[in-house]
Amino acid sequence: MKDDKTTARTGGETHQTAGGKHDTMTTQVGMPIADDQNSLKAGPRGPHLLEDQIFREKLFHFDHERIPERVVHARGYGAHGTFELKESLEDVTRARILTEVGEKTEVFVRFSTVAGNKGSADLARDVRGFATKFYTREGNWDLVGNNIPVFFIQDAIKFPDLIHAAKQEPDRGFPQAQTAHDNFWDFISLMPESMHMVMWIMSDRTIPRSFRFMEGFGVHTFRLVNAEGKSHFVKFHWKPKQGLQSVLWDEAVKINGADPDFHRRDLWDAIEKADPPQWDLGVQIFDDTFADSFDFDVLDATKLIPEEDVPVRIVGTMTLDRMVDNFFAETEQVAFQTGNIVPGIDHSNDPLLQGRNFSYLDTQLKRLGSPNFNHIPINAPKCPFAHLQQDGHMAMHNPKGRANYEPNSHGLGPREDAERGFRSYDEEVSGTKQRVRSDTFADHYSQARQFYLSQTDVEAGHIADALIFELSKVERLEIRSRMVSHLLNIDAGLAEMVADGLGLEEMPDPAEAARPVIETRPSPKLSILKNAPDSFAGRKLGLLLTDGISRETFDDVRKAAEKAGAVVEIVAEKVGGVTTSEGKRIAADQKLDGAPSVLYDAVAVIASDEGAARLGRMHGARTFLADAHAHMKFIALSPEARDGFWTAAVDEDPDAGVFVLEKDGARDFIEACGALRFWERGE
Ligand code: HDE
Repeated sequence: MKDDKTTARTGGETHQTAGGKHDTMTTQVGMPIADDQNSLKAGPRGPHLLEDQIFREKLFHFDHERIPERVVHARGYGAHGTFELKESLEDVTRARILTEVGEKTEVFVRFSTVAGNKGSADLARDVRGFATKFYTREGNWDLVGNNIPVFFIQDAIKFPDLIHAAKQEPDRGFPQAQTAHDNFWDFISLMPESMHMVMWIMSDRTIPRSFRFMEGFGVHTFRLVNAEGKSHFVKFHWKPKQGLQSVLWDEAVKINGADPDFHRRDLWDAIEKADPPQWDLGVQIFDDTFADSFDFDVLDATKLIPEEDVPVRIVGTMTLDRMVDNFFAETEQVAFQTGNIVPGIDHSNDPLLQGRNFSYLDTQLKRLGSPNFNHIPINAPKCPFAHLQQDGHMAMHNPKGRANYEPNSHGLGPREDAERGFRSYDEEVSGTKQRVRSDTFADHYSQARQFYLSQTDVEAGHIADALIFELSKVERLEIRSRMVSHLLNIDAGLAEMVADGLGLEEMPDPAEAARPVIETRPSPKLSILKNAPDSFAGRKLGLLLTDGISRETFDDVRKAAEKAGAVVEIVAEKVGGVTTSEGKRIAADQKLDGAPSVLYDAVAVIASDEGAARLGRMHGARTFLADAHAHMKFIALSPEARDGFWTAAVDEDPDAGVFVLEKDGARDFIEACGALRFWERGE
């Protein structure tokens, strides 16, 4: 709740200034300002005077508004919420957040893309970051994950190379926010360890419909440690209660033009409209016996543990229900660190995780400019804290009293607590000091193959299309061919499709594999479509209306959609809306040209005879319908739109995914929309 005294109402919105308390504008140090329109000059047309401290302070501060964007994950969007534990993991951990059933812990989540700059578009084909800060009663725990359970590389020392290769090329400064260029595929094709991740990034996982419809993964194997000091391994999962959903590549490209903030807007709208997204937290827990018997090394972040081998146990639920008050203060300044763990959770020796533990602390100093970045409210713990660190830039809390060292005989200051305090797992470690990659990390193709074979035909086709698209943007032929040589180790059929799609003149030999490929059974959990929801809840229906329609037809569709939990957006030629045959006005939310059908999960066109003929003459209306059809969407049409508009836009007959709004048409249409897409159309 905001304090009334510190807020002022402007244009109906609650507004709070940086200082808060006054209506009178002041300088940073509180001096009231008489004129905020004109700088101080020698005469009305004369030069500026250097003594104008009001002007200088304002411009000085403005000039320093930006902080360096994140070197990766620069574009992101955050929201607040809570996590509630439903099942105790007391047998395997002493972490309070995983043992106190029913306790609610505040969280802040930042979703992001990886490669693009801060201003890039949301629908880039890219891995999504899924970073969660749990403000637990035993300190902050940051689970800094992605929406893909594996990673490109095995050792953190290759991370700068990976990111240099993925980002814009250094001489020309483009392309940004895309991997469809020579440097990325050159590097990747020289790194067989990235092949499993390549299958994931070329799948629809990298073009999610929104943050609300993606899974999250901690990626690395972590440890849970119980009160007796016994350790189990754990992998963390986030499962969206809304179900999984992605867009098609052609939609992604068009959404980026129509609404580059598509994912931001989606999260904002869902939370502001009180439809808070939820994710279940799941854990895969296993011990050394399983780890030793597993075909791959559990410390290798390019591998996952199939859910069919170790089921995911759901232990709690996270709800995101509050947007930030200020984007910069919260989403931009939030500083995640894999090093932030709590008693009962510990790191494993995954060489990627070990490297991250160094990098995140280091990067925060660069971005936020002071070792006191944890004094910023979004980063500060919400539990009591006490230490003797002091001073530094922007220090907000300094120790009080005489003793700022420990031990001291003043009897002042905090002391360690052997019982409550964090203890690393007593792992025995020995070894020769060397730069070496473990032999157990050497299989690079088996899980890539397993992922590919676990997809539906539609999804497998998308992977081939994505590879063809990306490699077609690569100029050097040997890179295309080198990639195909890896695909031959994953699936011969895929390699052939890609080679054919690229028009490769000669099929290369398969890349040399350090280990023979192991045939593992497909894992249906790796597919989006095999795990798709059967509900239209939380989705968006685009309703294209014309003048002269019947109010009843419109009401039927709108009510059926809203009953199913969907959001309806009205699109019309003019944003002012349309007039029904009964002479009633229906206001539109969007003007047709600004709202192509790619912004919607399903569309309906309700037109009068005259309106249908008019739509048929409008390019925007024809592409609205033609695209919805090409993108396998469910479509509903008023009889007039079917008779007078359909053929102007689509050169195929309406199929079983197209509904006519007669009798129970609206109900049947919305029920069908639960399947999200009419894939049969593409067969
Ligand atoms: Fe990150 N990563 N990363 N990363 N990462 C950063 O930290 C890094 C890796 C991830 O919303 C940076 O605060 C290294 C894997 C997310 O603020 C930086 C390595 C995974 C975010 C950094 C990795 C991630 C980051 C840049 C190789 C998934 C955004 C800004 C060992 C498990 C967090 C920052 C946010 C951000 C380093 C690999 C996820 C430079 C060295 C694997 C979600 O510290």
